[in-house]
Amino acid sequence: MPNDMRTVAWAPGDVRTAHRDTFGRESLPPRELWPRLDFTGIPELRYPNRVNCAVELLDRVVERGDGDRTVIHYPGGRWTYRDLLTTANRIAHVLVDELGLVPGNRVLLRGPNNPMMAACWFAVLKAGGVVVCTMPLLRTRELVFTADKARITLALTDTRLATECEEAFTRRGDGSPREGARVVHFGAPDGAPNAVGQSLEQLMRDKPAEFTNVDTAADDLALIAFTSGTTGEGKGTMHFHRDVLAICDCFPPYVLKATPEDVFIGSPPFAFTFGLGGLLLFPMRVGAATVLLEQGTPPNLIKGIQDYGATVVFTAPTAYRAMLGMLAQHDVSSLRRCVSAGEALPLATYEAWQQATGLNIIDGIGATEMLHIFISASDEDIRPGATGKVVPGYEARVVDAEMRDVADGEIGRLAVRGPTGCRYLHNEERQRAYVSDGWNLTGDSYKRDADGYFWYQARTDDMIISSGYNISGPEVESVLLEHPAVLECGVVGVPDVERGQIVKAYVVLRPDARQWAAKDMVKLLQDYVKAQIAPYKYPRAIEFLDALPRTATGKLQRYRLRERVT
Ligand code: 3UK
Repeated sequence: MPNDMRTVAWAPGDVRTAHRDTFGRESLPPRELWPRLDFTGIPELRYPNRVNCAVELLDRVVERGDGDRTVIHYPGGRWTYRDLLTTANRIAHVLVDELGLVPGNRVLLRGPNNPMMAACWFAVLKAGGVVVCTMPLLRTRELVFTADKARITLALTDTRLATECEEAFTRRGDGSPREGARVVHFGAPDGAPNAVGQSLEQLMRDKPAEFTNVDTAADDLALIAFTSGTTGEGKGTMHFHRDVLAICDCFPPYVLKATPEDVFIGSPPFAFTFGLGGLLLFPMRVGAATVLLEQGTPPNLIKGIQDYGATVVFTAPTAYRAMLGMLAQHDVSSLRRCVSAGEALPLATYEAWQQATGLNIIDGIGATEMLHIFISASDEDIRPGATGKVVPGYEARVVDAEMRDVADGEIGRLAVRGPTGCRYLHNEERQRAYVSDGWNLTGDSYKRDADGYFWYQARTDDMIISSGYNISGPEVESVLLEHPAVLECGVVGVPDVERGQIVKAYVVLRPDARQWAAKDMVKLLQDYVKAQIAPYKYPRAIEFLDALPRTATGKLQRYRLRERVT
C-alpha cells in the first residue's frame, strides 16, 4: 500500500489500515489530486489515528450511561440507544459469521429511513465494512451500476424493495454473473423467511448482543456516497471514518447548536448525505433523538413534527414552501431549528416561513463530495437571501478561472476546503475538474460580500436540480434514446416556481412516429422513462422539434435549448 495516502497523524501510533479488502485504498485518486485537508480550523478535528465512527456515535453513548435514552422514534414505536446498539451488534455478527464479510468489503443498503436501516448502517461500520446507501427510488439498472462501480457482492435490503436488488445482484452490467453475490432481506412483518430465503432477523436470532468492533484507522474508508453526474453516470465519493465525525463536529455545534434534548426530523433519505447527517449522525453525536419517516413528504413531515414534538427539521426549500399551506391545520410550535439545503432557498420562502412561524430558516450549502454543509448561518448571523458564512472548520473563496480571488461583490466560482473533501472513486477526470490547487470547486457560482457572506448565483454546469434532486440531463437523454420513436433528444432544466427547475426534453421523433398525437406521445415517453429509471428523473415537459442545435463538430448545444424558454 502506498505510503502517500496517509494524512496528518496527530499522535504517534498505529496508522495501519484495518481493511483486508483494500479496494477502497486502491481506488482513491492519486494523492496529488486530493484537495488539501485541514484539521486545524477547530480543536475538535484532532482525531486519534485509530477511530471507528460507528463506535464513537453509538457505543460511546451507551458506555457513558445514556443507553436508556431514546435514539429513534418511528411510527411503530421507539428504540433506545441500547436497542440500536444490540441490534447493530447482532447484525455485525451475521455479516461476519454468516455472510463472510471481510473488513473493507462494501455492503449495499437499500431501504427507506427506518430503524433497521440505521442498525444496518452501524453494523457494517462496526464490522469494518464500507457502507453504500442507495436511494429507495433507484431501479435495477442504477443498482447494477452502483454494484459494478463499488464492486459490491453483498446487499441488505428492506424486503419491500428487494425485487430490483435481487435482479441487480444476479448479473453485472456487462451480463456476466456477479460471483458470490448475496442479498439478505430485512423488515418482513414477522421476520419470517420469504421466497428467496432467510431473513436478516432470522439470522440474527441467536447472535450475541456484544460485538468486538473492528479497530479501523481514522482514514479507513467508511462510506461511498453516489452523486448524479453531469456525464449521466453517478460518481462515487469516498469518505473516511474521521470524515463522518468531522461533519458532526463542524456545522452541528457551531451553527445548528444542537443539544441532547433535541428531537430531529426530516425528509432526505440516508443515501443523500444531507439526510444521513441531519437525521442520523448529528442527533447521535449529541445523544439526542431522531424521528425516522419512511416517506418524508410534506404532509407526513408536518404531521410528524406535530406528533413527535420535533425541535429540529432538515428538508429542502420546496418542502418548506409546500408546508406553508398546511400550517393552519398543524401545530409546529415545538420547532426550534429549520435547516434547508440541496438547492438555493428562495428569499420568498424564507420570508413566508418566518412570517408564519416566527422561525428563521437556516440555509446551508453542502455537497456529496464534501459530505455535508460548509457555508451556513443561524440566528442573528442570518442575512436573508445569502447562504451564510463559512462554517467553522472550513475556508471558502470566490475565484476566477485561474483560481485568483475575485473582488467582493463579483461573481466567481465557489472554492472550499476543510477537514472533508472530494475523492472520487475511479474517476480521475472528474477529480481533476473538482479539485484545483487543493481547493474543491463545487460547480456553483457565488458572490461574496465585504462581511464574508456568500450569495448563491447559479450552477456552473448542466445539472438539473428539481425539488432538491440532482438529475443529469444526459442520463435522461440516454434512456429516451432507447425508445423506438425517438431519433434525437436533448434534456435540460427549465425554471419552475414550485420545483426550482423541471426536467424538459426536446425530442426529434423518427419519421414513422410523427403521425402520433403529440399528447399521446408525451405520455408514452414519460411512462417509458419512469419505468426505466427513478421516476423523479422523468421529463415533466416534452417539446418536439425538427432538429436539435449542434456545434460544427456535432456536439449538442444544451445552452441553446435552455435559452428557448427564458
Ligand atoms: C447545490 C445548494 C444553493 C449546489 C447536500 C447538504 O445538496 C447536497 O449535495 P449534492 O451533491 O448537491 C450539491 C450541490 O447542490 N446546493 C446544495 N445546497 C445548496 N445551492 N444553496 C444551497 N443551500 O449546487 C451544490 O454544489 O446533492 C447538501 C448536505 C449534504 C449534501 N450532500
